[in-house]
Amino acid sequence: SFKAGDEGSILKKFSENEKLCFERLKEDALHSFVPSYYGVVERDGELFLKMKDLLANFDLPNVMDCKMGVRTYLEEELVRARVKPKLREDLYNKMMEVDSEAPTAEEKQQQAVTKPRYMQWRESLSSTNTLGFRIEGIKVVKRGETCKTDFKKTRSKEDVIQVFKDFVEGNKNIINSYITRLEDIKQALKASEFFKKHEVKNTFFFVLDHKERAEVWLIDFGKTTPLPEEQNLDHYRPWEEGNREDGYLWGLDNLQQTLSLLARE
Ligand code: 4IP
Ligand code: ADP
Ligand code: MN
Repeated sequence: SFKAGDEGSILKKFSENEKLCFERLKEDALHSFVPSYYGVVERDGELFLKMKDLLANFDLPNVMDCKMGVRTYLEEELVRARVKPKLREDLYNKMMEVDSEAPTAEEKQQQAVTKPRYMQWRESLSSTNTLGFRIEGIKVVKRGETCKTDFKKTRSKEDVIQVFKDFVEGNKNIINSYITRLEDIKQALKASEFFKKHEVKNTFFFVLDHKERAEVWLIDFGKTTPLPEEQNLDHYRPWEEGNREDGYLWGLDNLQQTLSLLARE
């Protein structure tokens, strides 16, 4: 769903929701931690959001996506699945690929699952439930080869530490840069009006290169949605349906703790 834009920018397939998020983020405390946004553009009759290519100034970067929060789908998706369940064959197939024992007898019968069911299963298999974040994918460039993207079962703190360690190739300077950057992000989140007023589902984008350049960015606001006028989130409280909490700051605490353990190893 991406295209290269001109010099230093990329184009992401348009979504109205993500556009609104980018517009609101322009004036927000978080704005220096999200890719600069350059507006809506059209290419070959299709709409895109134009934004800064975060990798533009890196030399053969390694990248990692960490999905934040204890809940990785929206409350509205849960409601929708209850009112009008949509059976998804594609999600059933993704489930079977990882664990053919995972679907229930009924699900095997219908060869399909609902989206919340799939997402909850992904959460329990990974560290989302236990740590409030999970590693989604990594791209490491080594001798021109790119490798390893399956972290669906990376669950324990020890496993997460090992993945980070491999990702930075044991470089503690990089881990320390990440720790500093995550603390800056946390302060910005706490100051952010946007963060207070949205159910946030997004990703931390970790970047590094062999010159020890290391950054963390917030990306993918496609499923981040505003709350009703009078409602705020604190992003720590346990989720109960209706409170729309996402455990985002709890997950960030755990991510910081995990990297600190690695730094002290
Ligand atoms: C994907 O599952 C990711 O959770 C996607 O989130 C999500 O898209 C997909 O939902 C879901 O199938 P896997 O990672 O297990 O493949 P992300 O965009 O963060 O990668 P949404 O739209 O929820 O962001 P569907 O409904 O697009 O299939
Ligand atoms: P989707 O919702 O379609 O999955 P994302 O916004 O999560 O799209 O982006 C997909 C991937 O593209 C990310 O995992 C990341 O690796 C890369 N990416 C996203 N935004 C940028 C950016 N601004 N600069 C560089 N790479 C990006
Ligand atoms: Mn997305």
